[in-house]
Amino acid sequence: MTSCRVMAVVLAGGQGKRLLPLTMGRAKPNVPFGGMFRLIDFVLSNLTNAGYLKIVVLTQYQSNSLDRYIARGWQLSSQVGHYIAPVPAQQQFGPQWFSGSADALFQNLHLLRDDPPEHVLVFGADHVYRMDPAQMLAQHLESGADVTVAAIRQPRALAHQFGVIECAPGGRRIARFVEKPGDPAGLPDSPEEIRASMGNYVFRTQALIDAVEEDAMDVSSRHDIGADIIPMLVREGRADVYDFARNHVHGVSPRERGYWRDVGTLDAYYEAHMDLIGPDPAFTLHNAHWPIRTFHDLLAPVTFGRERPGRAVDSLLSPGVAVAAEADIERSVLSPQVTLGARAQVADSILMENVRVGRDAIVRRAIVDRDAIIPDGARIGLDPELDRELYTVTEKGIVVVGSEGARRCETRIETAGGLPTGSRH
Ligand code: ADQ
Repeated sequence: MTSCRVMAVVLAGGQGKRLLPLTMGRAKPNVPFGGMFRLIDFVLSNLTNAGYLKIVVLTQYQSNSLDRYIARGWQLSSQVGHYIAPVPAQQQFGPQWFSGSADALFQNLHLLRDDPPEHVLVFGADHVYRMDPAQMLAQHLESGADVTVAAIRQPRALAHQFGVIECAPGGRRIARFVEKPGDPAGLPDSPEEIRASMGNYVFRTQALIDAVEEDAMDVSSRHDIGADIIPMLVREGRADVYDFARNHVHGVSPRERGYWRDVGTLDAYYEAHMDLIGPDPAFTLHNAHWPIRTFHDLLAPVTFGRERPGRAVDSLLSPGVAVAAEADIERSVLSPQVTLGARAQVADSILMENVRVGRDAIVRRAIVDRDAIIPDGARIGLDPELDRELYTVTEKGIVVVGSEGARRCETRIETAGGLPTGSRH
């Protein structure tokens, strides 16, 4: 690792409106992922695995549970404790919260001044990936840029979700950066792709301070890093791109190399879960060389019964899951304490913590939020019209059942003549 003084700032205040209803009661970085994890675990694991232990996490929207998680989990961990500090928005300069990510930095500049680092890693908290940030910092130090922006190729059709980077051919200097353009040109060697910013930056500290201070004075600014700060540094000719495809993390399978997902929409969130499944998954949660850490209370093992035991295929089952007789799980991700009643069938689905699926219930192509109770005999993901009436259904037809949602289903079953017969789980 390089020996210069470095501090990391993790931006964790995003609201994640496009992930509703999953972000109804939690910040986007606090959304569960992969059964056992939360989105913020990925960036914090990447930073701490690389040895960056001085980290501040800027929180804002629904910050309480996120702050608590960081304090109880990441701060108390013997390996990384004491260094990671959540910093909730404090309305430092008047009665308003941060207006954008650049404003969040502006309101926290004192953190950089107290014990000034030479460089600041500013990373988003909403992505699923493995990355060694030290390799990006090494390029940044070598080039002497004011800011280095991590980038990855993405389909041109998704350009409206990203900051789009243009470079001079063969070079690293960013010639143009446009935040979320409508219809940008594709890459010269691949017209249906663009080079997207990953929302991870390394700044020379003084350049960052100067830029956010100048931005704070600009009344026409949105005070957003992607929309305002990076374009400002690009205009000054001091911004470079870092190609994530060159980042190498030990122990990553050939298929996983270059894996990065922005799980900003429900469909992207669902698909990233399906990437965890199968004999050669696109992304593996387990990697002893570069672990993704998370924190939980102690949990009991998974339990299957002895007689007519249930079955689980191509699935991830977290501790505390209980599977009753003849219940069937396929291509699904189950969080801790999920229980399946007798003969319940769950396929191609994500069930969050403490979800209870009643006996004979069927759940297909669904995301079920924590604590939801799916009543005996319920049908989810089988009748698109009914699903639309009761739940959120995504563009790609994934049914999203919020914590409260299953009650509506119960009313429907009762109205339709009661629950199927059979023994209770
Ligand atoms: P978006 O993700 O749309 O695009 P934004 O909503 O600002 O940008 O979120 C970026 C990060 O900052 C997230 O981790 C979010 O949680 C956090 N955040 C947002 N507002 C915040 C606030 N007020 N306080 C603290 N944290 C805040 C960004 C870039 C694009 C890039 C994509 C990649 O702007 O250029 O392509 O990320 O996903």
